[in-house]
Amino acid sequence: PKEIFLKDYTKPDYYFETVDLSFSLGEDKTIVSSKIKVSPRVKGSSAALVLDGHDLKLLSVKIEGKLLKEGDFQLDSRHLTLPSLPAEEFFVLEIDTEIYPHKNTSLEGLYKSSGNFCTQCEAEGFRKITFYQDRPDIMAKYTCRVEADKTLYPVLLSNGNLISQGEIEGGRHYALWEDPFKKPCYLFALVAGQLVSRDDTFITRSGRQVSLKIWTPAEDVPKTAHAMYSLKAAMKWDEDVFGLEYDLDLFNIVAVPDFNMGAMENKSLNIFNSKLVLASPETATDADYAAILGVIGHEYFHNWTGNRVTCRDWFQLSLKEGLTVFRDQEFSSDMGSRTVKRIADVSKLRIYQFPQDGGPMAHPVRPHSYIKMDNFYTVTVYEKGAEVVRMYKTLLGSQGFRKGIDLYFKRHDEQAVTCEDFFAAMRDANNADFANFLQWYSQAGTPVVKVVSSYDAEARTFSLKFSQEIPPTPGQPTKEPTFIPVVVGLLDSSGKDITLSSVHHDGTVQTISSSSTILRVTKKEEEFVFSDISEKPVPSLFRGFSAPVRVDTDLSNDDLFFLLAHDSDEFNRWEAGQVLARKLMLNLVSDFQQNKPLVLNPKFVQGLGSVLSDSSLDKEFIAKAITLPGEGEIMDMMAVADPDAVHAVRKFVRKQLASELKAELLKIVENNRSTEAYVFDHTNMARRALKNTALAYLASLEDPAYVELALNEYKMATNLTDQFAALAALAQIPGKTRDDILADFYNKWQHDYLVVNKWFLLQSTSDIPGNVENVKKLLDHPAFDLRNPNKVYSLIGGFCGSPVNFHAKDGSGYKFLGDIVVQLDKLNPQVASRMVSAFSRWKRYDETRQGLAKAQLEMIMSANGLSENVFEIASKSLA
Ligand code: BAL
Ligand code: ZN
Repeated sequence: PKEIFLKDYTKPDYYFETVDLSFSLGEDKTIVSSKIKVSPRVKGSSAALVLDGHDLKLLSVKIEGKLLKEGDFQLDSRHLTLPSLPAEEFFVLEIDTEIYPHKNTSLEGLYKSSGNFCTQCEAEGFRKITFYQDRPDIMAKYTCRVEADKTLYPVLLSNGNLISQGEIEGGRHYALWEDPFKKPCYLFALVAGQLVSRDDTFITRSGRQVSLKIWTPAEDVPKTAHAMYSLKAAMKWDEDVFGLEYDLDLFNIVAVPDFNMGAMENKSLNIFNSKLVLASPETATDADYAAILGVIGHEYFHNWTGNRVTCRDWFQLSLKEGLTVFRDQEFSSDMGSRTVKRIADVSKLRIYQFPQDGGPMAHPVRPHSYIKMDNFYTVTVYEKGAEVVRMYKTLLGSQGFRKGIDLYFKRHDEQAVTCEDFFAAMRDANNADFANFLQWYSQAGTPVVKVVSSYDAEARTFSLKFSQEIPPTPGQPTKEPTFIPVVVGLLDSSGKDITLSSVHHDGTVQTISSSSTILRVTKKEEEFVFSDISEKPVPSLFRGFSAPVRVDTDLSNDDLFFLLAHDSDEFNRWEAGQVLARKLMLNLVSDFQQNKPLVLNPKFVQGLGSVLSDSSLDKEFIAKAITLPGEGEIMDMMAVADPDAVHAVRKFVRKQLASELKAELLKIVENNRSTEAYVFDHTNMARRALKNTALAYLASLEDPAYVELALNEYKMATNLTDQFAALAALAQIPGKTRDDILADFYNKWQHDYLVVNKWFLLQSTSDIPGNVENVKKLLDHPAFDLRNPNKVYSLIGGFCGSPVNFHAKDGSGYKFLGDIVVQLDKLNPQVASRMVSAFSRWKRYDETRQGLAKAQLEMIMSANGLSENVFEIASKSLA
């Protein structure tokens, strides 16, 4: 396989001005005709035109109406090369190809899902539809004619506006679509099938009426109300916050059951994985409702950040994804609780991105190279990328950030640009000094920031000394310091913020006069000194998680308990509790490994107990604050990860907390029930989150009274959030009750594949001993299908995310995954490579586990016909 490098980027020799596509959809084959107006970048260019194409049957090629003969072009398994072209300003290229969507299990290009045709072209799927320069800097205006059997495919959709439609002989019909905006081919989309729409309208702030349609099979239409609400909320929010208005008169969303990703932002025809569209109180949880809101927002926001301004090349993916994730995070924050959303986003970063940044697949927010671009739709590009965008906002403030965004669109509308272009717009709009900020785009690895504080009572100064270190990552043994914005406040002994007056740094004095400030840490080591501080303060550092770094402070446990109780920055209250929990759990892991008795620090119980009973706090915040760091987070901090010890310790701490706080937890369950109809709003979600977190704690005691309580909650639940939470609590306790209730749930919901996926997930992630055997059995369950990505993510992905069983010391978990990856790779390389990633951190474990995991990776590498996707992850993991 060939590695592609950012440094090798060159402009295309030919641009495409217009593209007219025509699809004749059929059961056995589909004929795709394209007519492209081509213009050489340099007039009279003698360069060959190289078109990408994969799994296509070429029928004919014409230039300026003249049919090319064999010998006039070269064709290999990946390219069609046209060596001699007219020396004109423009010429017309026509290509006919034949494709087989019904055989396409890779779910990229044109394929069938539940009998309907749909497409997925990002990143490089368009080359599976027709020969094309499949790269994002080729932006053209498209028309698309779709023709199909009218009974089987009554709805025919593509990008842009519907120009005409009509009947054709033989029971067929057609629709002609025209997209007035230039776009790269990855935003092309087509859908044909038996679909019904929920319709609504949105009046833009300039008074244009936009028709909104969400398409699903007829029986699912009642489940699209929340998606429609989310879409309208997103459209309004983008106008209010960024001044960005929708630019066409029609916006379509289609939900399909078979989809590799969550959703796709194709211009005016978003295609969604149905799990991110369909919701009803009985079939979707609060988490699903929140995810739908966020992802509908995300895809809609791409209309500007991604579609109107797109990426020059795929290395720039974070230009649109980091920015759009940041935008959807802000949207969800404004629609719910900002602190809770921030906690959720930071947890996700810590649980998924930090390990990636420290492993064999570590790559910068803008990668330097790839073998298969699909492998770089990562938490680093998305979530760390969003943190990078957030740092601009932290540094510039909301208004400054908005000025930067405005300039970005003014400069680059309808262009394909780079991360530097975004940086330059932010800088130039604000005359800002961003020092070495660009390092965030080019260096992989999570910076570790050490902070040492000291108070001088006589001089009334408080000093913070920072040092930063970015660990080596593959291909980057040494790193330069980067620009780290540190938002800081200082608490006095009553827990109030001290009003800061000035800070000295590098021989300069900055006057402040506020309760928190931003320190610009740009060097390997530097010191900041606050003056006029009348007592020894407790510093609250990196408020709101102001930079995506690991922080190592000299704060004592007492300081952390103090911050947990008093910090005015709610995020940092949560953070203090997490730092305490991580420290405490790591110490207990060490005790466990030395066979010492485990004892839980009573101050920790007290600290969490006071959060639990603080009625001034948001309930969802309390739920987050009493949730312990995940097993992965603790393993991530160990020299040699020990899944058994971490699992035992987390379980012990949970049980101890539950036992010590059971009266309070029970009160919470009892006081937070509701028999009212389900409402999706922050107050109700927070109430349910707290109740269900408390219930899970109680159930962990495995006391028959609490098992009964959970059973009751299960039976009385009026929505899936409560019902599923009770089921999840019970599913952790092996025995007859567990078996009965899982069977009951399946019987109730077997007709709903999205709920059944949750049932799979619940069982695959279970930590009951020897769970691999249950999961293997479920592979043969009639509801399971290896060709459906959601099912794979639930059953296989879920299993790999459960450390104690995946990392079983007998290697059974690894063998299970190894066998599946080989099988899956033949069907769907993208999904297979996501699964194989579970092996990537094998070197973090003990020698026995290393040997077992390595053997599976080697077995995978030796498999016949391995895809580039899996090859890249497996080979980099072994390197
Ligand atoms: N562009 C791929 C799906 C998404 O991030 O929106
Ligand atoms: Zn996106």
